[in-house]
Amino acid sequence: MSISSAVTVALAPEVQGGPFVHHTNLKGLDPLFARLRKLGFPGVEIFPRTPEDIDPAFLKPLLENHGLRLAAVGTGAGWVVHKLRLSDPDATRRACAVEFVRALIQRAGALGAPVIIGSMQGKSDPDGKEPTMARLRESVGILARESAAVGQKLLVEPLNRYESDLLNRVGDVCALADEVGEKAVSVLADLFHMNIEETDIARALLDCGAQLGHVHLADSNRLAAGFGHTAMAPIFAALKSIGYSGFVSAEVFPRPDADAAMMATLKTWFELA
Ligand code: LER
Ligand code: MN
Repeated sequence: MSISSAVTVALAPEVQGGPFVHHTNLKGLDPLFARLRKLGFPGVEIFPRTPEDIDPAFLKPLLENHGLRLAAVGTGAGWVVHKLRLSDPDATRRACAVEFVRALIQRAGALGAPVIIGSMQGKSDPDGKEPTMARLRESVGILARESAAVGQKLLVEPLNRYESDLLNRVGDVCALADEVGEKAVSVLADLFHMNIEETDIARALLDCGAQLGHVHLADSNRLAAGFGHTAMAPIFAALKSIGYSGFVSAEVFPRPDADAAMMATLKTWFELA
């Protein structure tokens, strides 16, 4: 099994200007998927605005018609649009956050894809980091069991210090997985965040090993691979050495434009994967 390539597409107008290669609406997916397939991408990662955006009855035939796989589904709109956090001290709000992700797990699961917990993790609340982490562990446990029930991993993403103080490094998610005790909990390694937080990106991936479930491919400046100063060769060597066979999905700003970001992503994948 080899490493697959994907690009991100956001369906939430609120994240226009964010690090997604494409921004469109449900109607725009058909022509976009046709273009991705023509260029040679095997997969696509979707960032929906609501769980209803991931409608298997609509997306399954669309993905199949274009020969694309759904690489993963982001849940960040839960925070950005709806202000929901899995570590919220308010039990009712926290239950809404869990329900938002649970609905996405069901819908993504029907399409053979895992969901991502990134900004939905939240950050330390006024009662301190440990109580916040305890609430996050409980929510992650519930969602890991939901993911396992649909045969999927739960991708948990360390974020850089400017976005959260809870899970910053790959090792933090490995520790969380051990504490939660659910095998479905996997690491999403975003190379942009890792460039800020890790001592050695390749070493962190080697240490992560089989716990790695997904990769966000981005250069040091969050442009497509090749537009910054991250050394990609040792990173891909590490991925191959741990037998990684998932997606490297470009979660980057579409600069200078989406086409250039896609071409650079494909070039890196062809040359190094
Ligand atoms: C989401 O995948 C991510 O990387 C975060 O930076 C979003 O806030
Ligand atoms: Mn990411």
